[in-house]
Amino acid sequence: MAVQLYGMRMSTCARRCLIVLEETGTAYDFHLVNLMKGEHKQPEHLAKNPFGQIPALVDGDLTLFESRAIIRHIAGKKGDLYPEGKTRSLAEVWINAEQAHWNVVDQIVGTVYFGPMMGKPVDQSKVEELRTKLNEVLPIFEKHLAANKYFAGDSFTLADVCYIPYTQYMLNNCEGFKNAFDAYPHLTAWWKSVSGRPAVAKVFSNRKSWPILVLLLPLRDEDLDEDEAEAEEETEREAVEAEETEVHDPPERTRMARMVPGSQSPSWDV
Ligand SMILES: N[C@@H](CCC(=O)N[C@@H](CS)C(=O)NCC(=O)O)C(=O)O
Repeated sequence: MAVQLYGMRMSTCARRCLIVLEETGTAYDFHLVNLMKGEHKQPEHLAKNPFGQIPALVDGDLTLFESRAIIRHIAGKKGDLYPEGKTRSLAEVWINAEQAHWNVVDQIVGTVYFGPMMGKPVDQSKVEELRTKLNEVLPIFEKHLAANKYFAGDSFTLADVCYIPYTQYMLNNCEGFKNAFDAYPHLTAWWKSVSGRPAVAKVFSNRKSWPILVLLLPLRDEDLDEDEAEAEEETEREAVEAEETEVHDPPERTRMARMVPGSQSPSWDV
């Protein structure tokens, strides 16, 4: 029976789960929980995640939330992303290191990309503080990847998955950070390898699952879930409008933040 994933395809935490579902070939249905409409704070979703966040996963009579718990559950049942023994122990080390030390990347993405999208102006002093922090941790990750092809050794595991969504947004969407890996050849090689995986590329493209066909056919806009495509277009449009009206009509800029009840300072993961 297919598992049920609740979230938004553009959400970093949902993307962790989507990557693992695609990598393991697990059958799943995707259900949009539209943050822009505050659907994550409605009773129907709170019954799945009492903290009112996405994603959530329903597998038979089991309901899970927290993206890293969800991916351990999926990969524990199928595939080889979470092998038992030493590799799993090492994967755990680097999953924890991601939460403890890569969260500077999460903060950069929140501050430079998602914040403005939600109507929050960029705080330049915070950006510089984050840049300093990033420069402190990147050499540590670089050194590790100089000795290991992937975070847990020779094979791609859940540890790599955990780093991917925020890294993708930082390198693609954050002005001033798009070249963050340039001075680090091993981080660059790791990124080239993981971002080139078909499952990862498919999740980045926000498309729904089309087993095998997706590798053969060009991706089309129709492949997006209709309601999700609409929600994301709306988000993009609002973000562009907010940018355009920044100077002329400042109150307009805060409209998106108001669209998410209880989320004047929306959290985009920890
Ligand atoms: N630690 C949680 C974080 C979940 C999270 O922050 N989700 C974000 C989207 S990526 C969210 O639901 N934000 C809305 C809110 O916090 O109100 C996980 O890994 O699943």
